[in-house]
Amino acid sequence: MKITSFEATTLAIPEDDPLANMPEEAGRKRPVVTLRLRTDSGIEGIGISFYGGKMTGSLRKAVDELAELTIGMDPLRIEAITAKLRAGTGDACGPGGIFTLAAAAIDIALWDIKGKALDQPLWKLLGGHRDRVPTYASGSLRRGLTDNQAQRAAQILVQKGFKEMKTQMALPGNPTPAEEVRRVRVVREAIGPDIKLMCDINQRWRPEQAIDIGSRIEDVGLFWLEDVTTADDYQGLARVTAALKTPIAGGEYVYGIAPFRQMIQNHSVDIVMIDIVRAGGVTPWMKIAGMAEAFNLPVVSHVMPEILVHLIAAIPHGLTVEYMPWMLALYDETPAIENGMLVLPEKPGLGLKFDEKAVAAFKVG
Ligand code: SMN
Ligand code: MG
Repeated sequence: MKITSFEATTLAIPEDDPLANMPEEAGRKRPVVTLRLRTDSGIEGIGISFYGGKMTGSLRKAVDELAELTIGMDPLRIEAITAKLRAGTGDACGPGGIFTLAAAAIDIALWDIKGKALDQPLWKLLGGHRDRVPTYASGSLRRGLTDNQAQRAAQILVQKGFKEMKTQMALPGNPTPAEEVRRVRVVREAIGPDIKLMCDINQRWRPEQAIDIGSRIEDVGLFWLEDVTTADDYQGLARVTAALKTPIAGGEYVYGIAPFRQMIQNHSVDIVMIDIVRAGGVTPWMKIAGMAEAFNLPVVSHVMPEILVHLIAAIPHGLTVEYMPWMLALYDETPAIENGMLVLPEKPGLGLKFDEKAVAAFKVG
Protein backbone atom coordinates (compact mmCIF):
# COMPACT_ATOMS: atom_id res chain seq x y z
CA MET A 1 0.00 0.00 0.00
CA LYS A 2 1.18 3.55 -0.73
CA ILE A 3 0.12 7.01 0.38
CA THR A 4 -1.06 8.88 -2.70
CA SER A 5 -2.48 12.22 -1.52
CA PHE A 6 -3.60 14.22 1.48
CA GLU A 7 -5.93 17.03 2.38
CA ALA A 8 -5.45 19.25 5.43
CA THR A 9 -8.15 21.65 6.58
CA THR A 10 -8.15 24.44 9.15
CA LEU A 11 -11.30 24.65 11.25
CA ALA A 12 -12.62 26.97 13.94
CA ILE A 13 -14.88 25.02 16.27
CA PRO A 14 -17.27 26.91 18.58
CA GLU A 15 -16.22 26.72 22.22
CA ASP A 16 -19.56 25.62 23.62
CA ASP A 17 -20.14 23.48 26.69
CA PRO A 18 -22.40 20.61 25.63
CA LEU A 19 -22.19 18.90 29.03
CA ALA A 20 -23.49 21.61 31.38
CA ASN A 21 -24.24 24.42 28.90
CA MET A 22 -22.16 27.07 30.66
CA PRO A 23 -19.78 28.29 27.96
CA GLU A 24 -16.95 30.52 29.13
CA GLU A 25 -17.43 33.12 26.43
CA ALA A 26 -20.22 32.88 23.84
CA GLY A 27 -19.00 32.94 20.24
CA ARG A 28 -15.34 32.10 20.95
CA LYS A 29 -13.83 29.49 18.63
CA ARG A 30 -11.04 26.95 18.91
CA PRO A 31 -8.71 26.44 15.92
CA VAL A 32 -8.01 22.88 14.79
CA VAL A 33 -6.17 21.34 11.82
CA THR A 34 -7.57 18.10 10.39
CA LEU A 35 -5.86 15.74 7.97
CA ARG A 36 -7.05 13.10 5.52
CA LEU A 37 -4.33 10.79 4.28
CA ARG A 38 -5.31 8.81 1.17
CA THR A 39 -3.83 5.56 -0.18
CA ASP A 40 -3.82 3.64 -3.44
CA SER A 41 -5.96 0.95 -1.78
CA GLY A 42 -8.82 3.39 -1.32
CA ILE A 43 -8.34 3.51 2.46
CA GLU A 44 -8.31 7.01 3.95
CA GLY A 45 -6.93 7.76 7.43
CA ILE A 46 -7.94 10.78 9.46
CA GLY A 47 -5.77 12.79 11.84
CA ILE A 48 -6.09 15.96 13.86
CA SER A 49 -3.91 18.48 15.66
CA PHE A 50 -4.31 21.71 17.63
CA TYR A 51 -2.66 23.93 20.31
CA GLY A 52 -1.49 26.19 17.48
CA GLY A 53 -3.43 29.19 18.86
CA LYS A 54 -2.41 32.29 16.93
CA MET A 55 0.19 30.11 15.14
CA THR A 56 -2.45 27.76 13.70
CA GLY A 57 -1.51 28.96 10.21
CA SER A 58 2.04 27.76 10.88
CA LEU A 59 0.77 24.47 12.27
CA ARG A 60 -1.36 23.95 9.17
CA LYS A 61 1.65 24.70 6.97
CA ALA A 62 3.74 22.21 8.97
CA VAL A 63 1.07 19.51 8.51
CA ASP A 64 1.02 20.23 4.75
CA GLU A 65 4.81 20.11 4.50
CA LEU A 66 5.20 16.93 6.55
CA ALA A 67 2.29 15.16 4.82
CA GLU A 68 3.95 15.92 1.47
CA LEU A 69 6.96 13.88 2.65
CA THR A 70 4.77 10.80 3.21
CA ILE A 71 3.62 10.59 -0.43
CA GLY A 72 4.68 7.27 -1.96
CA MET A 73 5.47 5.67 1.40
CA ASP A 74 3.90 2.51 2.86
CA PRO A 75 1.48 3.79 5.56
CA LEU A 76 1.93 0.60 7.60
CA ARG A 77 5.61 1.47 8.19
CA ILE A 78 4.90 4.18 10.73
CA GLU A 79 8.39 4.33 12.30
CA ALA A 80 9.97 4.61 8.84
CA ILE A 81 7.69 7.53 8.05
CA THR A 82 8.42 9.24 11.39
CA ALA A 83 12.16 8.88 10.76
CA LYS A 84 11.73 10.49 7.35
CA LEU A 85 9.75 13.39 8.83
CA ARG A 86 12.43 13.99 11.48
CA ALA A 87 15.23 13.80 8.94
CA GLY A 88 13.22 16.01 6.57
CA THR A 89 13.27 18.83 9.10
CA GLY A 90 16.99 18.40 9.77
CA ASP A 91 16.04 17.39 13.34
CA ALA A 92 15.79 21.13 13.89
CA CYS A 93 12.11 21.60 14.65
CA GLY A 94 11.44 19.20 17.51
CA PRO A 95 10.83 17.54 19.80
CA GLY A 96 8.86 20.37 21.39
CA GLY A 97 6.66 22.64 19.32
CA ILE A 98 5.03 22.69 15.94
CA PHE A 99 6.95 19.77 14.45
CA THR A 100 5.58 17.43 17.12
CA LEU A 101 2.04 18.84 16.91
CA ALA A 102 2.04 18.37 13.13
CA ALA A 103 3.67 14.92 13.26
CA ALA A 104 0.87 13.86 15.64
CA ALA A 105 -1.79 14.45 12.97
CA ILE A 106 0.14 12.24 10.56
CA ASP A 107 0.81 9.48 13.10
CA ILE A 108 -2.87 9.39 14.12
CA ALA A 109 -3.95 9.13 10.45
CA LEU A 110 -1.43 6.32 9.86
CA TRP A 111 -2.84 4.30 12.77
CA ASP A 112 -6.33 4.87 11.41
CA ILE A 113 -5.15 3.47 8.06
CA LYS A 114 -3.50 0.49 9.77
CA GLY A 115 -6.69 -0.33 11.65
CA LYS A 116 -8.75 -0.08 8.48
CA ALA A 117 -6.23 -2.17 6.49
CA LEU A 118 -6.30 -4.91 9.14
CA ASP A 119 -10.05 -4.46 9.75
CA GLN A 120 -9.55 -3.99 13.51
CA PRO A 121 -10.42 -1.14 15.87
CA LEU A 122 -7.37 0.70 17.16
CA TRP A 123 -7.84 -0.35 20.80
CA LYS A 124 -7.54 -4.02 19.80
CA LEU A 125 -4.48 -3.39 17.62
CA LEU A 126 -2.75 -1.66 20.53
CA GLY A 127 -3.47 -4.29 23.17
CA GLY A 128 -7.23 -4.57 23.64
CA HIS A 129 -7.22 -4.75 27.43
CA ARG A 130 -10.87 -3.67 27.98
CA ASP A 131 -13.96 -2.97 25.91
CA ARG A 132 -15.34 -0.34 28.33
CA VAL A 133 -13.45 2.32 30.25
CA PRO A 134 -14.33 4.81 32.98
CA THR A 135 -14.67 8.41 31.87
CA TYR A 136 -14.93 11.78 33.58
CA ALA A 137 -16.75 14.95 32.61
CA SER A 138 -14.34 17.78 31.90
CA GLY A 139 -14.52 21.40 30.82
CA SER A 140 -17.69 22.39 32.69
CA LEU A 141 -16.65 23.02 36.30
CA ARG A 142 -14.28 25.82 35.40
CA ARG A 143 -12.53 28.19 37.80
CA GLY A 144 -14.33 31.20 36.27
CA LEU A 145 -17.78 30.11 37.49
CA THR A 146 -19.37 31.46 40.65
CA ASP A 147 -19.90 28.98 43.48
CA ASN A 148 -23.59 28.77 42.57
CA GLN A 149 -22.86 28.13 38.90
CA ALA A 150 -20.28 25.47 39.78
CA GLN A 151 -22.76 23.81 42.09
CA ARG A 152 -25.45 23.79 39.41
CA ALA A 153 -23.09 22.54 36.71
CA ALA A 154 -21.88 19.74 39.00
CA GLN A 155 -25.46 18.65 39.66
CA ILE A 156 -26.23 18.64 35.93
CA LEU A 157 -23.24 16.35 35.33
CA VAL A 158 -24.38 13.97 38.06
CA GLN A 159 -27.91 13.96 36.59
CA LYS A 160 -26.40 13.10 33.21
CA GLY A 161 -24.91 9.96 34.77
CA PHE A 162 -21.26 10.96 35.12
CA LYS A 163 -19.58 9.14 38.00
CA GLU A 164 -16.36 11.15 37.70
CA MET A 165 -15.78 14.84 37.00
CA LYS A 166 -13.04 17.43 37.08
CA THR A 167 -13.11 20.93 38.53
CA GLN A 168 -10.43 23.59 38.80
CA MET A 169 -8.78 25.66 41.52
CA ALA A 170 -6.32 28.54 41.23
CA LEU A 171 -9.38 30.78 40.98
CA PRO A 172 -9.21 34.06 39.06
CA GLY A 173 -8.10 37.21 40.88
CA ASN A 174 -5.97 36.82 43.93
CA PRO A 175 -7.93 34.35 46.07
CA THR A 176 -6.94 33.49 49.62
CA PRO A 177 -6.22 29.83 50.36
CA ALA A 178 -9.54 29.79 52.26
CA GLU A 179 -11.41 30.90 49.12
CA GLU A 180 -9.73 28.18 47.06
CA VAL A 181 -10.66 25.60 49.68
CA ARG A 182 -14.24 26.83 49.82
CA ARG A 183 -14.74 26.32 46.09
CA VAL A 184 -13.64 22.70 46.02
CA ARG A 185 -15.79 21.97 49.07
CA VAL A 186 -18.82 23.55 47.36
CA VAL A 187 -18.35 21.20 44.40
CA ARG A 188 -17.84 18.17 46.64
CA GLU A 189 -21.03 19.00 48.57
CA ALA A 190 -22.99 19.35 45.33
CA ILE A 191 -22.04 15.87 44.11
CA GLY A 192 -21.84 13.86 47.35
CA PRO A 193 -19.07 11.57 48.53
CA ASP A 194 -19.34 8.80 45.93
CA ILE A 195 -18.52 10.71 42.73
CA LYS A 196 -14.84 10.77 41.85
CA LEU A 197 -13.67 14.40 41.76
CA MET A 198 -10.46 15.62 40.17
CA CYS A 199 -9.10 19.16 40.34
CA ASP A 200 -6.85 20.94 37.83
CA ILE A 201 -4.49 23.78 38.76
CA ASN A 202 -3.07 24.24 35.22
CA GLN A 203 0.43 25.08 36.52
CA ARG A 204 -0.79 28.17 38.41
CA TRP A 205 0.52 27.51 41.93
CA ARG A 206 3.95 27.61 43.49
CA PRO A 207 5.00 24.25 44.98
CA GLU A 208 4.65 25.68 48.52
CA GLN A 209 1.16 26.94 47.71
CA ALA A 210 0.23 23.51 46.38
CA ILE A 211 1.43 21.87 49.58
CA ASP A 212 -0.41 24.43 51.73
CA ILE A 213 -3.76 24.35 49.93
CA GLY A 214 -3.45 20.66 49.06
CA SER A 215 -2.99 19.71 52.71
CA ARG A 216 -6.08 21.75 53.73
CA ILE A 217 -8.27 19.72 51.39
CA GLU A 218 -7.05 16.15 51.96
CA ASP A 219 -10.46 15.34 53.47
CA VAL A 220 -12.25 16.33 50.22
CA GLY A 221 -10.93 13.02 48.88
CA LEU A 222 -9.82 14.22 45.45
CA PHE A 223 -9.14 11.41 43.00
CA TRP A 224 -6.23 13.54 41.81
CA LEU A 225 -4.83 17.08 41.89
CA GLU A 226 -3.47 18.03 38.46
CA ASP A 227 -0.58 20.18 37.21
CA VAL A 228 -0.04 21.81 40.59
CA THR A 229 2.96 23.81 39.38
CA THR A 230 5.09 24.48 36.28
CA ALA A 231 5.05 21.23 34.29
CA ASP A 232 8.82 20.96 33.86
CA ASP A 233 9.68 21.72 37.50
CA TYR A 234 10.19 18.02 38.08
CA GLN A 235 11.75 18.52 41.54
CA GLY A 236 9.07 21.01 42.64
CA LEU A 237 6.37 18.59 41.57
CA ALA A 238 8.15 15.81 43.44
CA ARG A 239 8.10 17.88 46.66
CA VAL A 240 4.34 18.31 46.34
CA THR A 241 3.80 14.66 45.44
CA ALA A 242 5.80 13.54 48.49
CA ALA A 243 4.02 15.96 50.83
CA LEU A 244 0.39 15.21 49.95
CA LYS A 245 -1.75 12.09 50.38
CA THR A 246 -3.87 13.18 47.39
CA PRO A 247 -2.45 11.65 44.18
CA ILE A 248 -0.77 14.19 41.90
CA ALA A 249 -1.36 13.95 38.13
CA GLY A 250 0.67 15.65 35.42
CA GLY A 251 2.15 15.37 31.96
CA GLU A 252 -0.35 17.01 29.56
CA TYR A 253 2.04 19.93 28.87
CA VAL A 254 5.05 17.69 28.20
CA TYR A 255 6.26 17.27 24.60
CA GLY A 256 7.73 14.08 23.15
CA ILE A 257 8.95 10.99 24.95
CA ALA A 258 12.23 11.81 26.71
CA PRO A 259 11.02 14.46 29.25
CA PHE A 260 8.64 11.85 30.72
CA ARG A 261 11.75 10.01 31.84
CA GLN A 262 12.64 13.01 34.04
CA MET A 263 9.08 13.30 35.29
CA ILE A 264 8.86 9.63 36.21
CA GLN A 265 12.39 9.15 37.57
CA ASN A 266 12.00 12.20 39.80
CA HIS A 267 8.72 10.81 41.26
CA SER A 268 7.10 14.05 40.12
CA VAL A 269 3.65 12.53 39.66
CA ASP A 270 1.53 9.61 40.90
CA ILE A 271 -0.56 9.53 37.72
CA VAL A 272 0.88 10.11 34.23
CA MET A 273 -1.32 12.20 31.92
CA ILE A 274 -0.26 11.92 28.27
CA ASP A 275 -1.50 14.34 25.62
CA ILE A 276 -1.53 12.63 22.21
CA VAL A 277 -0.80 15.81 20.25
CA ARG A 278 2.10 17.01 22.38
CA ALA A 279 3.45 13.44 22.58
CA GLY A 280 3.53 13.33 18.76
CA GLY A 281 0.79 10.76 18.08
CA VAL A 282 -0.30 7.25 18.98
CA THR A 283 3.20 5.74 18.59
CA PRO A 284 5.01 7.92 21.16
CA TRP A 285 1.93 7.94 23.43
CA MET A 286 2.17 4.15 23.73
CA LYS A 287 5.91 4.32 24.43
CA ILE A 288 5.37 6.82 27.25
CA ALA A 289 2.57 4.62 28.62
CA GLY A 290 5.01 1.69 28.63
CA MET A 291 7.49 3.75 30.62
CA ALA A 292 4.79 4.56 33.18
CA GLU A 293 3.81 0.89 33.42
CA ALA A 294 7.40 -0.08 34.23
CA PHE A 295 7.27 2.38 37.15
CA ASN A 296 3.89 1.06 38.36
CA LEU A 297 2.12 4.33 37.53
CA PRO A 298 -1.40 4.56 36.08
CA VAL A 299 -1.98 6.51 32.87
CA VAL A 300 -4.78 8.93 32.04
CA SER A 301 -5.70 10.67 28.81
CA HIS A 302 -6.00 14.34 27.90
CA VAL A 303 -8.86 15.75 25.76
CA MET A 304 -10.22 14.15 22.52
CA PRO A 305 -12.01 11.19 24.20
CA GLU A 306 -13.16 9.97 20.77
CA ILE A 307 -9.52 9.08 20.01
CA LEU A 308 -7.99 8.57 23.47
CA VAL A 309 -10.63 6.01 24.46
CA HIS A 310 -8.76 3.54 22.24
CA LEU A 311 -5.43 4.10 23.98
CA ILE A 312 -6.69 3.94 27.57
CA ALA A 313 -8.67 0.77 26.74
CA ALA A 314 -5.66 -0.83 25.07
CA ILE A 315 -3.35 -0.79 28.09
CA PRO A 316 -3.65 -2.62 31.45
CA HIS A 317 -2.88 0.47 33.54
CA GLY A 318 -5.24 2.98 31.86
CA LEU A 319 -7.23 4.67 34.62
CA THR A 320 -9.89 6.87 33.03
CA VAL A 321 -10.63 8.90 29.89
CA GLU A 322 -11.11 12.67 30.04
CA TYR A 323 -14.51 13.35 28.44
CA MET A 324 -13.69 16.78 27.07
CA PRO A 325 -16.37 17.28 24.40
CA TRP A 326 -14.57 19.96 22.38
CA MET A 327 -14.27 18.09 19.10
CA LEU A 328 -17.23 15.70 19.21
CA ALA A 329 -19.19 17.87 16.77
CA LEU A 330 -16.61 17.10 14.07
CA TYR A 331 -17.70 13.46 13.72
CA ASP A 332 -20.92 11.82 12.64
CA GLU A 333 -20.77 9.42 15.59
CA THR A 334 -18.59 9.17 18.72
CA PRO A 335 -18.32 6.49 21.44
CA ALA A 336 -21.39 6.16 23.67
CA ILE A 337 -21.34 6.51 27.45
CA GLU A 338 -23.24 3.76 29.31
CA ASN A 339 -23.46 3.78 33.07
CA GLY A 340 -20.56 6.23 33.32
CA MET A 341 -18.33 4.11 31.06
CA LEU A 342 -17.23 4.76 27.48
CA VAL A 343 -18.05 1.88 25.13
CA LEU A 344 -15.29 0.98 22.68
CA PRO A 345 -16.24 0.96 19.00
CA GLU A 346 -15.95 -2.18 16.88
CA LYS A 347 -15.42 -0.25 13.64
CA PRO A 348 -11.90 -0.45 12.20
CA GLY A 349 -9.22 2.14 12.96
CA LEU A 350 -10.41 5.10 14.99
CA GLY A 351 -13.99 4.20 14.13
CA LEU A 352 -14.61 7.86 13.33
CA LYS A 353 -15.95 9.61 10.25
CA PHE A 354 -15.93 13.35 9.76
CA ASP A 355 -19.41 14.88 9.65
CA GLU A 356 -18.98 16.63 6.29
CA LYS A 357 -21.63 19.25 7.06
CA ALA A 358 -19.88 20.18 10.33
CA VAL A 359 -16.48 20.29 8.64
CA ALA A 360 -17.88 22.59 5.92
CA ALA A 361 -19.49 24.83 8.55
CA PHE A 362 -16.30 25.15 10.65
CA LYS A 363 -13.87 25.42 7.75
CA VAL A 364 -11.73 28.58 7.70
CA GLY A 365 -8.89 27.45 5.46
C1 SMN B 1 -6.78 21.53 29.48
C2 SMN B 1 -5.75 22.36 29.16
C3 SMN B 1 -5.54 22.78 27.87
C4 SMN B 1 -6.35 22.34 26.89
C5 SMN B 1 -7.37 21.50 27.20
C6 SMN B 1 -7.60 21.10 28.50
C7 SMN B 1 -6.95 21.09 30.90
C8 SMN B 1 -7.46 19.69 31.10
O1 SMN B 1 -5.74 21.19 31.54
O2 SMN B 1 -6.72 18.91 31.67
O3 SMN B 1 -8.57 19.41 30.72
MG1 MG C 1 -5.24 19.63 32.78
